[in-house]
Amino acid sequence: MSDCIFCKIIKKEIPAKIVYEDDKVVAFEDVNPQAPVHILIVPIKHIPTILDITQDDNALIGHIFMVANNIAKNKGISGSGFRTVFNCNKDAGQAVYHIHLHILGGRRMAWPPG
Ligand code: DGP
Repeated sequence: MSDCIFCKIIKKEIPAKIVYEDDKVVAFEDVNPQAPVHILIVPIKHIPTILDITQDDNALIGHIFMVANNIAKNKGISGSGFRTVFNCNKDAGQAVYHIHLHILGGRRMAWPPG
């Protein structure tokens, strides 16, 4: 989508600190990190919210979690622990309407989340 900031990052029209990419996803550092490690995994396919995921996306969503698994190991946060989050719509604070999995780690997390 032409006015989507994450589509622009995927197309390299605006810069981001990319840590991983393949033919299905791009992962980059969050511009406003909430933890020492804060990475977003974004599918190349523009899907506005997780409510827009369909059966056709099953493999893609599984792939996103495999990439999260590998990034957590590569960033050294797999043993200490980390959090994965998909925010959906207003009450969850979704700000960018192109789904993205947050990977947060490198500090102790509170529960319940704020
Ligand atoms: P969410 O609230 O789940 O929609 O999170 C959106 C995240 O995206 C937020 O943590 C900040 C991040 N973000 C927004 N714009 C940019 C950008 O232009 N570059 C990068 N790297 N991150 C961005």
